[in-house]
Amino acid sequence: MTEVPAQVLVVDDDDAVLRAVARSIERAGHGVITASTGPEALVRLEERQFDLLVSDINMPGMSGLELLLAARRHDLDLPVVIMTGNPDVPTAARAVEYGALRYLVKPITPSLLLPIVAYAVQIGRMARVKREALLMLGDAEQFVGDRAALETHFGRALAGMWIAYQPIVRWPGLEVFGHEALLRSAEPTLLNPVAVIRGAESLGRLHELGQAVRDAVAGAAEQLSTGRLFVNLHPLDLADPHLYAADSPLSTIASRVVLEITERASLEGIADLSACLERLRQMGFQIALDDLGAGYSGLTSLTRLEPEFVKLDMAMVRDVDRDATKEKLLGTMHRLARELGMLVIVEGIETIAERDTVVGLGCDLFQGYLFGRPARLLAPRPS
Ligand code: G
Ligand code: MN
Repeated sequence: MTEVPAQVLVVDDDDAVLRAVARSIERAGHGVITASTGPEALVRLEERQFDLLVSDINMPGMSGLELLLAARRHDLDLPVVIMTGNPDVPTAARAVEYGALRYLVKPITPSLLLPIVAYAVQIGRMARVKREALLMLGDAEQFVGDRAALETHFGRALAGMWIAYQPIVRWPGLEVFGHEALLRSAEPTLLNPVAVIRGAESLGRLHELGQAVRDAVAGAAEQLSTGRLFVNLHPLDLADPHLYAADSPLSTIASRVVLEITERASLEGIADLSACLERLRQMGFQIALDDLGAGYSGLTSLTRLEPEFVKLDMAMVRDVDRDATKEKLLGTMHRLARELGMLVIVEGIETIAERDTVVGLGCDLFQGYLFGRPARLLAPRPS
């Protein structure tokens, strides 16, 4: 899967395991450096940049988890795979919580190890490109709210909200691949949808808002008979039973629905994320990672969501035809995501020049003003 050989640091106090793991990674064409203890590994990490750390968990002196934490202080994007001889659920959970990508139980056979090595290296590279993008693009937007009046204003916004639909098209025929549902507000003090969401957050009324949006989208599904429906989901919506209820209106059309989760929001502290995602997928939903390149959430958003779709943020696209660095970043992110088996939607295309540049990079799913603005659905004809 990866074309450029990776540099992998393997750490185990058991010499036989250390050598066997190192050998199978080397046979896959990667460079390997070994260390027998945590402190030795830290010295190696100081010396150079690695694409992957594979470490045993039970080692005298410094455990694999301690090493993971220390390694993260050097390099936020370093993927870590943990190995163990005696699996137990709490340690596995802790390893994942600390940011380990995978938890492997010995014996570590090449067929177990090598796909994970390839995946981890790819994810790590993606994370580095994302960080470059963020450094280049920055991120702003702060909510300044009047807490006292918010309750009233939010109530009015919720009552008057409506949904705009924007087409997502496939190049070159411009067939409609789907539509993204976008919250719109008619409340003058909370006109921007971001302000409505922040208001809901600070009032603890996010679930109410999410339900209203999902019900409205389900109500419009018949009119939007072509393609998929992309619906934005706040990470905290994952804790709302309404999302999983079989009789919720959106559940009945789940196989048409892609739930977008933005990488601007943190997934830290979302309880049972994998179980939530599994349930949603069982119901027929697919997942998109939204705004990729706009927020920095480390490796977690990609690795924990394992999305079917990624949506490249419009900040990556703006003037991509006039900015060689952006073009390179976008091209790399597109390629890496495709190699990870994800479909890529490029957002916010406004000009023909931007479109032609991303077409040149191999992208083929587009959303943006050039192809269609978000618009209100016409009221259905009375029957
Ligand atoms: O974060 P998310 O990708 O869900 O938000 C999409 C937002 O981007 C919507 O508010 C939509 O109106 C806006 N949008 C969609 N296409 C374009 C575009 O081509 N240019 C700009 N500036 N905004 C766009
Ligand atoms: Mn979105």
